[in-house]
Amino acid sequence: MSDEHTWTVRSAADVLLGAEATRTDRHPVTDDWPELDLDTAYRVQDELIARKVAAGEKIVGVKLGLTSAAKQQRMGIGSPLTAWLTDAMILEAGAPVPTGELIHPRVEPEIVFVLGERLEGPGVTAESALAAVRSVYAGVEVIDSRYIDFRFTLPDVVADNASSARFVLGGVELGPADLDLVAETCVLSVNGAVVDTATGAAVQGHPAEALALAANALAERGVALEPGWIVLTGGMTDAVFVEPGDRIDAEFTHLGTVTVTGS
Ligand code: 0L1
Ligand code: MG
Repeated sequence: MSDEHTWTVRSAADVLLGAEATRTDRHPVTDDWPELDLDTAYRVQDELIARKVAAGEKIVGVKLGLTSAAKQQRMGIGSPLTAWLTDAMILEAGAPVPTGELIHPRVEPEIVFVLGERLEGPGVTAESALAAVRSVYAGVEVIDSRYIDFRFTLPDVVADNASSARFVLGGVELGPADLDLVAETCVLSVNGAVVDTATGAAVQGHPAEALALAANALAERGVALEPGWIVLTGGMTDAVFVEPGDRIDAEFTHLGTVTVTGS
């Protein structure tokens, strides 16, 4: 799209959906549309998801991004964000990451909540957030920014639904009282070599703080978190590339090991 183009929420959603569909990474939207602010970027994100829903996808939850120092430092952005999860992003356990359908996928380990009760801000605390959680899982998110080299500003990545592509949940389901979420440790290995490690404390000090953050931020947009929704609380470590033939293991202390391979 040329610089003379008048950018709108709809045209930005068109461009980002086009990049995803054609597996073509592009320069940040803010290069062409520097006026794109955070509120407008969330409207682009909502428009993009509304199109996916109109095409048959179903919203299954939300994700947080940039909730850990590791992620914030790598991306050069100090603010957490929220984005949407749909059923089309679910990768069944054991299914390979379909690298041929993606641009430049990376994976990152996460602590994942499934809600048992509705959670609506404002005023949600980590304690009230955790009380709404039914189950805790280990997870791995596959991110695939539509921007060249994962380079973006905060409005760019928000508009791009926070680089969402796929996610997989582990096979161990625990209740929130069954483990110490702050101390829960993940060891991340690529092809058998340990590349990173982090505890739940990396996620806003406690993953429930991230959940509360999501509930309160989404309340500002008139959205409540619904029972049964999946919430990815954000990458605990920096993300690693997944190439065809790779095997990545995220080994958690109590939540089991989530293994993904590249197809
Ligand atoms: O979990 C996360 O922190 C995902 C952040 C999404 C932005 C990105 O790293 O591409
Ligand atoms: Mg993530």
